[in-house]
Amino acid sequence: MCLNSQSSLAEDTQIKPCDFDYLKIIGKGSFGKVLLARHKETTKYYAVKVLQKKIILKKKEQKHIMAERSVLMKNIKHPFLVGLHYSFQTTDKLYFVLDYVNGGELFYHLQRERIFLEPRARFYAAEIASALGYLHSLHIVYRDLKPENILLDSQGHIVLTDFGLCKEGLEPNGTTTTFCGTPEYLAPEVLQKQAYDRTVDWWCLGSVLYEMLYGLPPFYSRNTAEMYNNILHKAPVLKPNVSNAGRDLLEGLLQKDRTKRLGGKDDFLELKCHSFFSPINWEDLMAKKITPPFVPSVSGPTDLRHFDPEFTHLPVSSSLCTDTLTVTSSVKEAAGAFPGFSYGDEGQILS
Ligand code: ISQ
Repeated sequence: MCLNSQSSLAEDTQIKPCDFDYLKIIGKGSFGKVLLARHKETTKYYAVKVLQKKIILKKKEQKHIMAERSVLMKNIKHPFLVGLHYSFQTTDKLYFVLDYVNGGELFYHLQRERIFLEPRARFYAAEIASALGYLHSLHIVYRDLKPENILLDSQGHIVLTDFGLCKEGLEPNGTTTTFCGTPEYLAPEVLQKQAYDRTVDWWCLGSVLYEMLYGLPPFYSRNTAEMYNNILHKAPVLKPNVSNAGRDLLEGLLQKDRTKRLGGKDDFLELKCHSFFSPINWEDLMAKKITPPFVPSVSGPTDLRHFDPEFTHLPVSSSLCTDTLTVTSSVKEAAGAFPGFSYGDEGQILS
């Protein structure tokens, strides 16, 4: 029994913060943190993302967060997308209970090895592409494909996280103009605040693949202004140490004119048919029947060696379960701002 759970919106039988032991911080962003948590009753491990309502409201990101929840709830199930088990809220926080994966960020491994050989880069690019194609089929644009959102599970398969910036409700040829994304991988149309559509995801995939094969993002410069200029006006440098098929794919994905970009017409189908992916059996890929080219060494679920010690060494806040809440006016304002947020496994709605 948890006395100070703040879970005014959850009954005892419903999932609540105190149902979990919070073991370690495994990630931190501007809105809150991601923790490794163990469900007390089942002893199952989860990644619990905790966001502060106050901060979300201050940054006027409420729509994004609600989009994240509804994106995660759209019964999205795909082998290479992180799964949502529950979401619930207290007066001041939002909780997402997600699959926990501990193979580390893809780019943590890339930094250690500088570049990946083509078969390995192909495997990751194919798993990422199939996840993006699946989201597009649901009219969801991922938009924010960036290194820290691409994880490996303990077997070495891709898991994409963070749907916070997904734009929902785009029809196949719909466009949107919200500015979002990470500088290195920004598509020209996003950088210029022009309309964009699902083809931004193929640009980002091109950027990820480029970095895996060449060791640096395309258009990279230490000077951000110069990098922006490169993104908008320079052709990507495609040195011949990458195969013709690989360079042709990169050229197609990093096409500045989104109407000419690979994937612009038939989306994922166009990538699937590209010669770079001819060694890939897509049915086997989806069934996780392709043996991953690299298996992260982990001893078990609590092995945190692939997480940044900058996070894992931080003390876990006791307020996640036990703090009494000081109700300030900003907390009051935040309390009612996320109606219908709570959600439970097996599709049952809890609030
Ligand atoms: C799942 N496992 C580890 C880290 C994570 C970070 C963000 C979202 C989900 C995660």
